[in-house]
Amino acid sequence: MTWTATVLTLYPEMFPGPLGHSLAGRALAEGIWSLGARNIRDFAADRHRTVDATPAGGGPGMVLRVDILARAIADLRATTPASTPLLALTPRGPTLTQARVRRLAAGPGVTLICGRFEGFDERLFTGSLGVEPVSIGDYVLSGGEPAALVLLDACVRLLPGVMGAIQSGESESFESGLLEYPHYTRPATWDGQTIPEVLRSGDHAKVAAWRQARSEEDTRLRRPDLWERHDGARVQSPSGAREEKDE
Ligand code: 6GU
Repeated sequence: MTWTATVLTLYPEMFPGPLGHSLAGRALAEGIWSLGARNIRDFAADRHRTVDATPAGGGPGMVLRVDILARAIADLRATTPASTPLLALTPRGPTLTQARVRRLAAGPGVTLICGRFEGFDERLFTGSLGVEPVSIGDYVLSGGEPAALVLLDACVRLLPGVMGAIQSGESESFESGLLEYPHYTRPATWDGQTIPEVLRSGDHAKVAAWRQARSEEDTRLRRPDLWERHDGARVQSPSGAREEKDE
């Protein structure tokens, strides 16, 4: 079955954009996934095709109208499975994780709503539409479209047949809850720096042990937040009281 992404946006021409190239582009051409971008403006009711309005209570910017988005969502429901998650990209949502990406990639696809302006009417999330907010990180974009492209890239690369021979699913960053180990390739010495000797030893067990140690060390130093949640932290943890891992 084709994994189906539908994007509601004011800029449908931004899609597939980078996802039309490389790995995702090949998979798109092969029919492993499909992408439809619908213009939110097509669901406006007036002749100026207005989609936004001033924020209640005043303040800067404009807010996307929930009634117009509801019409767009109703229109899509006719062509997408009822089980398709409906997500709106906003920095007010919980941050996307690899665990969430894995669950999305395992489903029928995703419907993404991209906002511009100040954001969405909160009733998009609190009403009966079943829209969930999602962010891609703690910084602010001018619109949800680049975030939608990020989310889709993360999902598509996990679809069966997309990665092909590249079997990096197990070892790569976040799949284990740790950062991936560092990589090296030729030349053996460059800029006065030589590749760690163990990687040139041919001893696969030693290489594996070195990589595991570097994964743990780099995670501890660079991402103490990840390290805190990882199993490896348990023995070092003085309190033993840790939050449950995602999955
Ligand atoms: Cl999902 N949207 C926007 N506009 N900004 C963001 C974001 C999303 N995630 C982080 N910053």
